[in-house]
Amino acid sequence: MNAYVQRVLEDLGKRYGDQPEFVQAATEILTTLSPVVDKHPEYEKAGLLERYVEPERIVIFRVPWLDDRNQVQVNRGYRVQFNSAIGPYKGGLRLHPSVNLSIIKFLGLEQILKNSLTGLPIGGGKGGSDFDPKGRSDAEVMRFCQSFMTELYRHIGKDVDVPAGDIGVGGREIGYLYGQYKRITGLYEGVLTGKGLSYGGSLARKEATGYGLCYFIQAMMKRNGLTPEGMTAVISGSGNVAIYAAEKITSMGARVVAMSDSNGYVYDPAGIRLDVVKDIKEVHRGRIREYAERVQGSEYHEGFRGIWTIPCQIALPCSTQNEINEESARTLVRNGVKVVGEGANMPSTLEATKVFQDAKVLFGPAKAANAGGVATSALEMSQNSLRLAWTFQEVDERLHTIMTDIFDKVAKAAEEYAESGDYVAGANIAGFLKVADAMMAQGVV
Ligand code: NDP
Ligand code: 2IT
Repeated sequence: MNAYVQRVLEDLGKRYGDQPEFVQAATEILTTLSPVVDKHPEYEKAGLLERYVEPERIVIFRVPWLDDRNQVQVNRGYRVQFNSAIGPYKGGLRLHPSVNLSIIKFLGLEQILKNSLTGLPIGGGKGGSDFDPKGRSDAEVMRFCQSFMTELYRHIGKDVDVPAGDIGVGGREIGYLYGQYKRITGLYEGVLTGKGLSYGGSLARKEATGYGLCYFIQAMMKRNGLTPEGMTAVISGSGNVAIYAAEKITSMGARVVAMSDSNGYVYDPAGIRLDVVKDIKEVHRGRIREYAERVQGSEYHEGFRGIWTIPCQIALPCSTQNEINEESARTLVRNGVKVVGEGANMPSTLEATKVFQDAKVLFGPAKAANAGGVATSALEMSQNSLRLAWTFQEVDERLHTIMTDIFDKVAKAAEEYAESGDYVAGANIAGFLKVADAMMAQGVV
């Protein structure tokens, strides 16, 4: 490993031992950047890596709100404005009880390179709160979102920082956040993406992460002489990314046989009926176990990790970080997996990734494979600036082109700097080079 990379990583490990997800993401990225740093000794003189791993700004704030029994609840809000070298900060908001600074920082660090890979002018940021929307009424979610925005509004803006959805944040939450931003500032501007179609949202944004994931793996498979046609797929999660990944991979001829939520998974050998999943999840905000009660021939199993014991050729982890550990990866490989496409952010542990790479599984890393969501968010920003709305087909075609371009960039960087087919290194390197170039040009800031 390059000595400068090693020094920065050791220092990070010492300073942020209490931020394991952040150190994990930084380790994966910096390790693969070694050959780039070898070629660019000027990076060390400019302190480039030390600046890259340190957020430009972190805002942490109190989010007080009243629940339906008029009890005061207090959550913690975060916005990490990580890197604005190539554009305004851009990245989602996550609402989940597990949210802490380590998780928001790992997501922000990934987002910098992901956003760079899209080829669009967006910097990296991420935010969220440890608020748990599960079991909360619409009114409670609204009061939480209004309180969250009452602090956040002063830090964001259409040319400053543009948040969006992530786990626990979909159309409902974006609507409440947008309403409060507009009320406080008086500005009708594209300060959030993932908006509803009636107030500035883009067609195909809802579908974009899942569809984009499938466009990416389709390009990766094509390069390696494969197609999804006739293959069996397993998709973890049953949220926004999972549902639209399932829809697209099915239209490409694969059969999805299992999906999950945080409690467990359903297995349906006849092929998951997506109309049922959408009704349970999008209409009723229910649990995936209800699928087995409604569809004959399907089974429900407690525990979300068990989904990786179902044999498949295509595995699409679309729920959360570190959902595939080394043991799950070994099971998948033993059962003949050929393609892994990461819809979630950092769903594979470092050990699991190594298992896939050693077994020569085609591995599409998150920051490349799931970049379709944020890319389409950037298209939403463009439409807002133009005061125009493109058709579904127009946005979907742009998304398709962006995802195949990302694959080409990633494959080329892998060949040039690492090993052909090492798309993990390829994604990190291709994403980093643009950010590094902009940071070098802008001086020590
Ligand atoms: P949703 O909230 O719509 O869905 C999340 C899904 O993952 C649900 O099925 C949820 O189950 C499950 N899940 C969440 N947390 C855990 C956990 N700790 N353990 C097990 N299962 C869990 O979120 P999205 O679909 O938007 O996001 C899914 C992943 O994709 C995340 O990693 C996100 O960062 C990433 N991503 C999202 C993008 C987007 O545009 N939305 C873009 C790029 C990446 P349950 O309902 O039980 O909580
Ligand atoms: O992880 C991600 O890329 C997202 N949650 C989407 C971010 C965005 O700004 O659309």
